[in-house]
Amino acid sequence: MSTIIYVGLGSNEGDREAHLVAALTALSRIDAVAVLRCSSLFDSAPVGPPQPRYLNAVVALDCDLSPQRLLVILQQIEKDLGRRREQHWGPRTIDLDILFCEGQVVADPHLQVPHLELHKRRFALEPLAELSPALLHPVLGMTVKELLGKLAPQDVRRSEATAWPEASLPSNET
Ligand code: A4P
Ligand code: MG
Repeated sequence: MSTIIYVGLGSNEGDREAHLVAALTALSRIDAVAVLRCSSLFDSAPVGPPQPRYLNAVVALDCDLSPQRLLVILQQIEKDLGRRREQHWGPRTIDLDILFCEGQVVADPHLQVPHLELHKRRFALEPLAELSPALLHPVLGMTVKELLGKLAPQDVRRSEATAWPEASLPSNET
């Protein structure tokens, strides 16, 4: 049975958009995964230690894999795209996080879904809300749109795409 899984993408090193596009291409090549939709790109101030600004996006996947298996594949894609793990929350060519698995809570030592920081992060909620504003956080009992409404302002701006396949999304979806 397939699940809709939302993956957050972030890059703040080198050609950020090219890294996001390369990750998307790698995701679309996984046999058990179909890329359903892509959010817009968002340029965001870094959360964590001082470092360059990020480019963030979220994609919705129709996934025939368990979240644990998907995480292994995401980590391989990060490695293939030159990700070095030197500093927690530090600069990276690509970061792929599992934000949400529709209807599921995962509390493994190496994987927590929904992502534990998701509800604090405008750079993740803003693109996620473009795709699925009514998605219900199974632990906090609030929709993505409601979580976004509770967040303090953070510097997150929509960014023009050149190579990223921006979806034409209804702007007032509820
Ligand atoms: N892990 C647990 N749950 C998950 C999940 N849902 N998805 C574990 C992915 N991984 C998950 O991650 C460390 C470990 O988290 C993994 O081994 C996995 O087992 P990592 O990617 O190796 O290291 P990291 O990314 O430095 O740490 P972490 O905690 O994942 O950081 P985040 O949450 O990814 O945050 N500011 C802006 N503006 N935009 C960003 O994209 N990203 C970060 C990184 C910080 N500041 C940012 C952004
Ligand atoms: Mg990460």
